[in-house]
Order: sequence, then structure tokens, then C-alpha cells
Amino acid sequence: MGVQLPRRRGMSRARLALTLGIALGVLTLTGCSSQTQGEWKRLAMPEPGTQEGTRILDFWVNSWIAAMATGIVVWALMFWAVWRYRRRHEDEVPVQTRYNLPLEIFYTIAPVIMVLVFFTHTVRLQTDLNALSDAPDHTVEVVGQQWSWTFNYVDEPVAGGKNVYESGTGSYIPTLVLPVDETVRFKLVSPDVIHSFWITGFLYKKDVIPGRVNQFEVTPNRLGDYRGKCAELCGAYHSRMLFNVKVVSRADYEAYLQDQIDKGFVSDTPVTGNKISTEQAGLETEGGTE
Ligand SMILES: [Cu+2]
Repeated sequence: MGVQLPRRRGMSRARLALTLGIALGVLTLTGCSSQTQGEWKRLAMPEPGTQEGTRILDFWVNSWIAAMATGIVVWALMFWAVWRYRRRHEDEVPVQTRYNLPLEIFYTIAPVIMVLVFFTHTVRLQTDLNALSDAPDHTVEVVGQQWSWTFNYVDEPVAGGKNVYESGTGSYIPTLVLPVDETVRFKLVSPDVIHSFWITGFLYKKDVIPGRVNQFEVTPNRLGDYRGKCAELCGAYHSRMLFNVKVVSRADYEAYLQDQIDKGFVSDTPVTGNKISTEQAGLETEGGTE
């Protein structure tokens, strides 16, 4: 008779192998397309479309690396302690350690240092992102209203100092057009409630608050189409507050403005405060179709 193998241990090993196999399969299957691979590399962030977005992405990825490194050390120590000091016999109580001053000082100070490092980097980046230049290449006044967006190209006056604009409604999704490699300042205003101006591919958003003008600047550096949305629950049709963003060449940008002028999207002053009624927006008033 040979040695009898412990049955239970064999079973749990098989289960472990199966779990690992499934996990590996999921990883391999989901990691096929180059787009998905890029998302893995960026830790779920979209590909940044601005100079600022690149810095935000770096900060995001590096923060995760630092957090994971900390996590791995902590998990390793935890599992080591659990295994090393496990109870080996029914009636045995492991050594109980308490009031270990050096240890307590260490695990108080170490997290404080980590928080300080994260905080310093956050503040530094935030300060840079909120800094306004003396003379941005363009200024767009963004009006967030229930429930769409208006974009006023305030520094591109037509003859007579008029203002070119694009205005959306709950059923018409407006498009914001920006020239590549030129700095644009957004001035955010709201005639009604708090909204949040968010272009996902720019990796940055800012609240649009009635009674004040929030501002920030970006330099788009990648041609392409981006999506924008309101990131602050602002009422029944909040989900309709979508917009498109096109980053185009200088020539296409000028052509776009001319096209808006030709279509008559020109006003004496920036289009603002024009709260769109539910009927104008083409929405149901009661028992909405949302
Ligand atoms: Cu909103």
C-alpha cells in the first residue's frame, strides 16, 4: 500500500488551478484589440487630447503605481504574519503583541508621509491646471443651461463686433470646434443651476456655477472627435446634456466659423441666459420619454 494522499488538499489545488485558468483566459480574451491594450496601459483612462491631459494621465498612472507598490508591501506583510503566526494546535494561543511603541510610531508616520506626498503632487498639478495665461489664443464662453450647451466664440468677432455661437437643445446635440495646438480659455457660465463641463478625452472637468465665472485653459494637441457631457446631476433631462468636440486644423476652424456666420449663428452679445423651455427643447413635459 502506498502513502495515502490527503484528498482535500488535492481538491483545493485543482480548484486553484481552475480559478487561475479562468482569470488568465479572461485577461487574454479581453486584451485582444490594440484599443483595449491602450486602455490597460492608461488604467482605463481615454487617450488624452490636450497637453494638460497628458500630465493628468501621468499623474493618474503614477498614483496607481505608488498605491499598488504600497499595497503589495502591506499585503505581503499581512499574509506573511497570518501564515507565520497561525495557530498550529487546537489549544495554542499565538503570541499576543501590543503596546509596541516603535511599531505604532512607524505605522502612524508612514501613512502621514504617503498622504503628504500625494497631497503635494495633487496641489502642484491642480495649481498648474488652474493657471490662466495672459493672452490665450482663443476664448470660448460656455453656457450650461437646462438642458444643453451654448458655445460663444467671443474673441472671433465678425464685422461689427458680433459674436459667433452654436447652441444646443435637449434634442439637438451641439458641437464645439477647436483649433489644434492653440490655447483656448473656457469661461463657464450658467443661467440656472450647477452643471459640470466635461470633455472626457481632455481628462478634466469643471463646475458651471450660476453667479460666477469659472475658467480654465487647455491646448488641444491631437486632431479628432471627442465627447462632452454634463457631469453634475442638474435636473430631469440632465442625461440630454451631451455635446461633441472636434479638434481641427486652423484652416478647418476658420471654415467652421465662416459656416456658422453664413448660417446666421451670429449675435450682438454672447448668447447667455436663454433658458430653453421644455417645449423648445422638444421634450415631453409630463411622463417624459426619458
Ligand atoms: Cu447639466
